[in-house]
Amino acid sequence: MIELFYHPTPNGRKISILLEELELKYKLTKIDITKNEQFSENFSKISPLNKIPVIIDNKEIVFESGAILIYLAKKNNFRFYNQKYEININEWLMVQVSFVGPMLGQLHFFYKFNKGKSEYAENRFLDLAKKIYEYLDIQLSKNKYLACNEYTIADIATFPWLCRHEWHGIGIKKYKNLSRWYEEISKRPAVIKGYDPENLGEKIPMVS
Ligand SMILES: N[C@@H](CCC(=O)N[C@@H](CS)C(=O)NCC(=O)O)C(=O)O
Repeated sequence: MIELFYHPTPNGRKISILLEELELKYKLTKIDITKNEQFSENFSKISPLNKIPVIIDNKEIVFESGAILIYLAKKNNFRFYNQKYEININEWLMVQVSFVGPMLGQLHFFYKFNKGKSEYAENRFLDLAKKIYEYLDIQLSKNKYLACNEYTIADIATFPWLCRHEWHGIGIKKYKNLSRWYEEISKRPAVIKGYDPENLGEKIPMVS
């Protein structure tokens, strides 16, 4: 059985959502990053950068969320990773791991959790977040989903970051294509389950 080392953050949720979509059985092992458990000796052995998520599948250890999504999709007959659209899926997956996640992550640190510490950083990451909303909205005016007209691991990677839209205060509703995509994905039963795999009662924030 697959073991997922997890904390309820966007990066953790990408993997629990894909595992639910693939209807795979998995064991959830919580690594509480608010208690620095990611730096424990045991976890360091499987996570060289001391970050969640990580999976162990039999003896195979995979870290980095993008690599985990590709590994799981490939192992399951390329579900959500249709090879016809491989280049587009890889592009939008890389956009998420290199840009959407890191920039929104910094916005959370400066704008949500440390307001007033650096006006420059707050403005910089808020401007970048608005750009991200715009870029995604434009892309979603061309296709139903980010990479193509099929729901793929690029959507699964990006969606949990947009679930923090209330923290950004930008107003996702204004972005018609982005909010259409968000609402549709948030209704998927596997996404609802994978958003809260610990059954803590956490709900996906609605469009506002
Ligand atoms: N590039 C990594 C980022 C993973 C990441 O930043 N994980 C965060 C939680 S969302 C973490 O473990 N942070 C703990 C730390 O940095 O000490 C991925 O996509 O998997």
